[in-house]
Amino acid sequence: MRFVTALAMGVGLVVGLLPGAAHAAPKATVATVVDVEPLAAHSCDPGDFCAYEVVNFTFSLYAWAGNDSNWSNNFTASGISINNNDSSWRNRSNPCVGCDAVRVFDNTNYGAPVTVCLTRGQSLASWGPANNRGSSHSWYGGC
Ligand SMILES: [Ca+2]
Ligand SMILES: [Ca+2]
Repeated sequence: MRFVTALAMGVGLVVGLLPGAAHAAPKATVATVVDVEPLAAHSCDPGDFCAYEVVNFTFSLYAWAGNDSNWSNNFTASGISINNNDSSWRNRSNPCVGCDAVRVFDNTNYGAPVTVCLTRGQSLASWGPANNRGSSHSWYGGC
């Protein structure tokens, strides 16, 4: 009985040390579009499009409310440019007719190809073909 109690406490402790784990937990390492809120500790403000340096919305992010034709001058809290360094993405746009889906481009000045596109509310924890390729982004009416 004592062992069982200790085990139960241990489980509780582990869960307590991982806030957000109960409601984030991406289940796959490949292209997984999820509509749940990822880790609150790495929040992306409402209205913004956010690109993260690491998969699963971990480590530093860069957030934009509008378009950006060149990511080279956008540095995250860790001090590096997000240009060609994006590994997970969130679209927290407010409802906007014709402008709440975001497309990320491989090249600056919205130059093709599109590496990833997210409609409003979508998050992408990882996506190999788009990994570390984003160089600009803009808002559209759909993907
Ligand atoms: Ca820029
Ligand atoms: Ca690129």
